[in-house]
Amino acid sequence: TNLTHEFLGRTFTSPLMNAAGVHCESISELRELQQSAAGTLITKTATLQPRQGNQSPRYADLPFGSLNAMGLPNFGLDYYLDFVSTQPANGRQLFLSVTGFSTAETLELLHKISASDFQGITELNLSCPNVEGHPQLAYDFAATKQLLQQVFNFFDKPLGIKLPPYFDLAHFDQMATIINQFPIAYVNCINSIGNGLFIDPQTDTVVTRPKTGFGGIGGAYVKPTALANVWAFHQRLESRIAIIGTGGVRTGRDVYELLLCGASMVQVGTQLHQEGVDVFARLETELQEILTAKKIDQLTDMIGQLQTL
Ligand code: RRO
Repeated sequence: TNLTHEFLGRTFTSPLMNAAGVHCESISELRELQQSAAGTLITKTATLQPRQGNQSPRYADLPFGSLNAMGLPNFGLDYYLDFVSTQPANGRQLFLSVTGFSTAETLELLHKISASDFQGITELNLSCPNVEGHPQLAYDFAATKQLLQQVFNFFDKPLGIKLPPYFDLAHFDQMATIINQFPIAYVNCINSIGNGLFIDPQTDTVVTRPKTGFGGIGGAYVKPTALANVWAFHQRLESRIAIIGTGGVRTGRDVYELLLCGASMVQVGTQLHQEGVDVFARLETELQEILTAKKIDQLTDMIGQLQTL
């Protein structure tokens, strides 16, 4: 089976890519992604100014995933905007992730992207869990709607939003109602499950320094939540709005399941961190084996085709 696939009117050789934040902070990491079997890449969420992020240790591998309290370390918008804009076709196939600490900062970031030559896809991160004093915006429905109103007053390049996980069907209803009111290109479900805690059984201590040990949970722990969020939004969003599925991918089977729930691209975070960029070739082989066994010719034939009882 050929994994070549359309997303937002662009053709990708694979639906797989990195999750923002993993293996995408420096140019050398981004180059490694470009040379891998990934279909495309997304850059580390950028703020207007470069940031060092939180104190170390700020990442831990756990028995079933990861915990991070990175705190948005990044080289600033100009660094990533320069990288994507100097790729072929002004980065038309690439994703640029951004977030502001205020409405004004978010609008300034997006104005800069608007004015640039960048022809790719912008992802607005509304769900960073790790900066003290800055709540995950997309848990505040009114604030999210207000921000999107201001964004779409001027921004007309393709824009997706990165959402935190929701856990209540009423919240899916409320957020989908807001999203359907805007020319949003896609939603990306999910960011890490915010503010989990892990205790080291050897030392009886937390495993990361910032925020007394709280951090975003990724990896196998979050897969059922990721599947549920993709499936919930697939049922509620207008069909013009695509979905990227992110959370707990370790095998081709995990990719297949996110596609079944309605994702048309799939991102890999914790497993990419643990395995390196070779993960993409492995996942593609595993996915192809599943599709061949099931006699599925193209991805579009199975996306969102999860059966209910
Ligand atoms: O940098 C981080 O701490 C971070 C971000 Br911006 C995010 O969106 N999700 C996450 O798990 N960590």
